[in-house]
Amino acid sequence: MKFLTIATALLSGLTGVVGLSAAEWRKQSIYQVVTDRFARTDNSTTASCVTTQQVYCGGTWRGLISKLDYIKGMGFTAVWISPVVKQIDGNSRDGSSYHGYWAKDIWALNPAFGTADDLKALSAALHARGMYLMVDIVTNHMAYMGCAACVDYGSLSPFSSSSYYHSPCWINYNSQTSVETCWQGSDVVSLPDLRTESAEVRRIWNDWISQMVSTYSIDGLRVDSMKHVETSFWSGFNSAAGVYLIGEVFNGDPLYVAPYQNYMDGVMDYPSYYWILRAFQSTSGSIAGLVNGLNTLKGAAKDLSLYGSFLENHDVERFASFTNDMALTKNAIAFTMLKDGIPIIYQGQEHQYAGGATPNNREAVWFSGYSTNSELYKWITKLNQIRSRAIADDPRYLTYNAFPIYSDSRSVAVRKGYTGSQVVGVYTNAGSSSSSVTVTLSSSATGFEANQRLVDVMSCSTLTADSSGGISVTLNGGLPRILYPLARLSGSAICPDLTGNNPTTTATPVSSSAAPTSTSLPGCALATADITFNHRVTTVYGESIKIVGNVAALGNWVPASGVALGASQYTASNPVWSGTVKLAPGTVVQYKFVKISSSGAATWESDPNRSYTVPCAAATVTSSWK
Ligand SMILES: *[C@@H]1O[C@H](CO)[C@@H](O)[C@H](O)[C@H]1NC(C)=O
Ligand SMILES: *[C@@H]1O[C@H](CO)[C@@H](O)[C@H](O)[C@H]1NC(C)=O
Ligand SMILES: [Ca+2]
Repeated sequence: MKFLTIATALLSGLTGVVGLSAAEWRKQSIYQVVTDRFARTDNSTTASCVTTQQVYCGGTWRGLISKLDYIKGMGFTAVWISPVVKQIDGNSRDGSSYHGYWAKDIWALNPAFGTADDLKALSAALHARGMYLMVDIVTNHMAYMGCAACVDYGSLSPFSSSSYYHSPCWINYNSQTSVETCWQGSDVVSLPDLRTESAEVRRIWNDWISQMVSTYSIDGLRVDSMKHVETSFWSGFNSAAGVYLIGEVFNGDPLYVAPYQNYMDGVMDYPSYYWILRAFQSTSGSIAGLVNGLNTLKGAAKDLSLYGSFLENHDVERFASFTNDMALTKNAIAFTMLKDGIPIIYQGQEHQYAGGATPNNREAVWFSGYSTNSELYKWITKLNQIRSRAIADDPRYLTYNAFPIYSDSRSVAVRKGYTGSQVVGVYTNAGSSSSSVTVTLSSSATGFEANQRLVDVMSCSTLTADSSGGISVTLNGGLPRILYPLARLSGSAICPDLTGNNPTTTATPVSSSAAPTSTSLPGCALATADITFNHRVTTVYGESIKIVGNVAALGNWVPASGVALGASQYTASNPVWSGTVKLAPGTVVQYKFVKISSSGAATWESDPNRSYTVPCAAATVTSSWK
């Protein structure tokens, strides 16, 4: 296997493929996009989309490109998109192919999503931001609108005759042979099951994937219906792809799921998904089930760091369809993102979308207006920040197997990371209307030292371990606490008020002249003016630029709350970061640009502060790094 990987890497080098290996995927954080429902080319935030109709709503790759800064702003480093290949046409009782899982021609792209150039532009736009592209693929079946016995095989390409397919039969889920050789779907839309065991079918798929990866510079693949394909299919396919593959093995049993990692780099963590859901979906959820489950999975899994850790996706009910309690939701999201595996957040989680079972869980994200002020947008951003920080402090964070260090009927504490840069999360399903919950953790459990100063990075409050290293953690309003050593946060953008990175907390008090002054402009009818900042500054992959200043719209000098600029106009010869901020006319704003490293560390421009008086009209301000 190792040898094959090296051989593929060499081959890839020759053919110009720049995919991302499994080892490099470990540290990524993935945002899942259902292409048809994320963003439209016309940037509309009102275009109609009724999920129950199950029809195309107009999302495109171009639309996604224009919203990459919204995704990057949450700290994601990779985007997983719907399958890209050409789909069957038409509408049925089970809807249309807007989701992308009903292939008709694997060598053509889905024109509803865009052209080949658009897809290439998407991967280029991601790479320009230091981000990666994961594409969803289906090798198990094709699709036909009509009954299994009536499939017109000639309409499918390149698998255009019945000889490429297993004879129709419906799956008996008690038999693995049936799971692999019978058909998914129904007589409304049947899913002809390919004879993936045949050398010819395998040759076609292997050819296809190596060309897709190189043509579109794909960095990773999410593999649909993995358990429906015989395991011997995957090693050749994985080698041909030459990038990280993560398989969907839709099953909650760790002993069923774990062995699939012998055949693919990673698998979706469905077992933990069920345990996390059952633990936090209500105030009477099962913490014991979660703790037992995690311990079982840890024993069974080959490499948990390559699992995909999720709370929602396009196939399961959204968390908010079980409860709208914000505290329970915050626990569940934090737990998912800080446990072992690559975090995956499904589009719309950041707005607490509440759709139930498919198709209701595929709401159009444009209705959110892509607001970056929602409570969960900010919560997820913070979680990505602390995870990146822990990885930057000690990359072994990724392969350290998290484990529960404490639990009772409503709380659980989990440690991940070696002593010195360990993250200790304390979670509860007590809910937002609960009175406080206190958990006492010993030094031997947490690894914290006597009198060590810790920060709950979610609330930016400090705690100090006692003289034997123990800590007593109080959870208020049902919110989790995520503890990290204070000393390790200096130089980061996390909780700058505590770590001395915020100019407002330096020894010199803020002079009154530095406070915003407003001189309400006579005759100006505008509440705010759109001020565009075009800032010239060279960055490397992973770095980003923010504007931070003395008004709330510029984050009140807190880098984490500043405005992220976008790099869509950035080129090597003209490295411009750009962003538009709504500011009150007449206000004298003081500001600086801040460079944020991939680990979240903030570098400020040098003094003095910049100053600008907001006019009564939209305006553009250009500047260069100083
Ligand atoms: C959509 O937004 C992008 C950037 O945000 C812009 O480049 C593009 O011109 C807009 N498209 C339309 C049709 O307004
Ligand atoms: C810039 O503004 C911050 C916040 O008001 C202040 O602490 C700092 O002293 C200012 N720097 C200069 C050089 O005026
Ligand atoms: Ca099959």
